[in-house]
Amino acid sequence: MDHMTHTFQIDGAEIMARIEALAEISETPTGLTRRYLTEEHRRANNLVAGWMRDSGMQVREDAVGNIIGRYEGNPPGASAVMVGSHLDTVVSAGKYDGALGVLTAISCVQALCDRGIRLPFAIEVIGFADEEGVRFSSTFLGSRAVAGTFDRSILDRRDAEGISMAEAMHRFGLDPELIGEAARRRDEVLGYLEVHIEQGPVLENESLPVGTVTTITGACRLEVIIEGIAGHAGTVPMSLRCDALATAGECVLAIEALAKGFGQTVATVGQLSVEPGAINVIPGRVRFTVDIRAATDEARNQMLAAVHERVEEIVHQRRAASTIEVSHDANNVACTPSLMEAIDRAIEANGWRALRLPSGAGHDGSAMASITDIGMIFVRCKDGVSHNPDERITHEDAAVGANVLLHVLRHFKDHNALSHT
Ligand code: HGY
Ligand code: MN
Ligand code: MN
Repeated sequence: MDHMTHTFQIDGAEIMARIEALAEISETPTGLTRRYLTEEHRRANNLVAGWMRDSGMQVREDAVGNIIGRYEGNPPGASAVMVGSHLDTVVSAGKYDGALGVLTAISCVQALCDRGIRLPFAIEVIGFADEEGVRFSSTFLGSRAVAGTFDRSILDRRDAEGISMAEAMHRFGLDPELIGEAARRRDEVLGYLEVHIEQGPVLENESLPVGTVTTITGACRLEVIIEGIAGHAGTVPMSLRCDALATAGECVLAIEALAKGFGQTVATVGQLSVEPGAINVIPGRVRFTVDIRAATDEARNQMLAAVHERVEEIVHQRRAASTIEVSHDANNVACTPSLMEAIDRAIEANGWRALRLPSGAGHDGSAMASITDIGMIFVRCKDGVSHNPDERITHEDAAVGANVLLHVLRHFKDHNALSHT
């Protein structure tokens, strides 16, 4: 019987229950923080692997720590549509960023498996190991390894405890020398789909539960070191100081002003640390990060140049010194038109107006785009809040996201690639 004759819906309850269970796995006793290659990453992979197996998937962990469940198609061994998102989180995160995409994909496979439905291609559900880049200040580590674009120099990056990524991989049970084995060939993958919370207010303002993503923003991340002169807080006159924190503070406000002046550009100083950090010592050294995004790659590069120039000007005026390192740089990436069309049709088939919108957040799809077509389905989130414990979605909207994904999968037509199967 043609699998299309089945009509059924996913109700979202199981997705929401699993969101809660996954959110229990945190490095902190309160709130949610789950970084790459931690014990909590291991526990999350194990929990998700169990749900994948219960949904009829063969499960494996790849060479960089992604967890992957494969639901065979008919015929077995066919190329796969990859569906998923990331399992790592930011610090003090919301429960839905990343997790929603992985758990929605598992529920779609479960719905097919429960009915004995096999599609003319395989489905591979993937929980990427590190999208946020919190631990080693570089993002998309899992998806870049899958795309074969992993930058091995990141293996030397150290976390806040001074542990290198390579060492952390060994402790996790992975061999950095084998990272290349995570890479997939273009002909193995028919496309990549991701369900993700919008992390913005547009769908809520439009009273829509879901939307079709048009582009995924790029980002440039900087690590700035300001070197001043540590000194006695009581004996050094203000006119003779070279205060690294006051210098950094002027830079932070200047970066904010530059972004406001550029328009359609955002800049964020998310991390700042002060040394030696004593109440009665003039700060001698400050490290801070900058995250720069813009509507176009050109605007982002212009903002980057302006930040460099302004920071160096302030540092020079204050007789300090500085270094600026680019820790991450990715261009804006467009989603594949045929997949956007398929998502639009799926949204309409579920009774909603198809709205297209860009993503101001980065996503693994921008790494996967180097080996395959990409499509993203956004799900409304309350007040557009994200990267915050107050991140919320409704059970009903989770269900709409799942049924839209299911429709895209069941109607997936990859004209040129399906011929590989
Ligand atoms: O930073 C981002 O845009 C994403 O949440 N990693
Ligand atoms: Mn995020
Ligand atoms: Mn995310």
